[in-house]
Amino acid sequence: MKETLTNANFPQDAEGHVYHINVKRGQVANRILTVGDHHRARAIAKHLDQIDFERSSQRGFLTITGRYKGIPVSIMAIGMGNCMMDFFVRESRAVVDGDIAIIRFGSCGSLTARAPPGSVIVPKAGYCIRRNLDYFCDTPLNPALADTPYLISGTFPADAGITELLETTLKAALEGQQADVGPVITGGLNADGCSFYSAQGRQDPQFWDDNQDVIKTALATHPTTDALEMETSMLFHLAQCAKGTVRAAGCMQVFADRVNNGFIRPEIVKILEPLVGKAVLDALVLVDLEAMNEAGTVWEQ
Ligand code: R1P
Repeated sequence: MKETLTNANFPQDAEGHVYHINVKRGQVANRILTVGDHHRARAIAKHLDQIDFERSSQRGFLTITGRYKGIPVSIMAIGMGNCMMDFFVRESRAVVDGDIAIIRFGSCGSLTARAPPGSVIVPKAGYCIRRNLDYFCDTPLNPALADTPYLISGTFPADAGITELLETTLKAALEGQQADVGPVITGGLNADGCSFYSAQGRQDPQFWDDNQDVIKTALATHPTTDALEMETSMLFHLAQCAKGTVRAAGCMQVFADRVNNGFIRPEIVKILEPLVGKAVLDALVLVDLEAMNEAGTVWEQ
C-alpha cells in the first residue's frame, strides 16, 4: 500500500481509489466481464476496439476498460473464490455511477453427463457449499449446528434477461464448431464450493475432510446442478443483495468432468476460450441498462 487511506469502514485513498482493486470513479464501466484468470482477461481484451485504462492491483486484481462495438466495457480478472468476488462486486459498485451489468466467464467442473469437457454451462441460478467449521471444532459453540460437515444453501437467481442474451450469443458462437467444442447447456444450477478441495468433494488423505458424500448430498438437495466452481453463485447472491443496482449472469467452460474424472485438452481450450469470450462481450453490449433501471429482469414463475 502506497497511499494514505481514510475510512476504515470502506477504505479509499484521497482520490477515491478503492483499497483492493485500486480503481476510482471513471475507471470501471457499467458493463463488466469478469474472469478468474489474468491471461484469460488479456486474451479477451484483444477483442476490444480500444483500451482506455488498464491497472493491476497489488492484491491480484486486473482491470482493463475500453470499448467493444463502441460501448464502454470493463474486463476484470479477480482471482479465485467467494472472497475475491466480494471484493470485486463491492468495490466496483462503489466506484461506478448507475446500474451495473456483470457477466462472469469462468471454468468449472461438471456434475452432469450432459456437459462433458468443452461444454459451456449457463446456469439459471446458483447456491453455495460451505465447509461447516463447527463440525471440525473441538468446542463448537452450538453443538446442534455441528453435526454436518458441509452446509448447502438455497439458490440465488441469475438475471433472466442477461442470461437469455448470453445463451443466444453463446449458441451462435459455438454452432457448427468441431466435436468437443460445446454444446451450450442451459437451465440448471451452479454450485460454488467455498474451497477447491474439500467443499468440492476432492479426496485428500493428508486432511480430515469427511467429504466423501458432499457431491451426492448437493445433487440430492439440488438435482439440477450442472456446474461446480467457486465464484458465480456468490456473484448472483451479491447481485441480489445490491438493492437492485447490480444484475448478473454467468457461464463456465467445463474443464473437469467430475462424473467420469476427465479433463479438457489444452487444444480445445485454445479454440473454446476466445469464442466464449467474444460471445460474452456480444451479450454484454446488448444489455439494456436503462430497462434494467425500470424493472430488472426476473425469471417467470
Ligand atoms: C479453480 O481452479 C478455479 O477455476 C475456476 C474456479 O471457480 C476457481 O476459481 O474458475 P476460473 O477458471 O474462472 O478461475
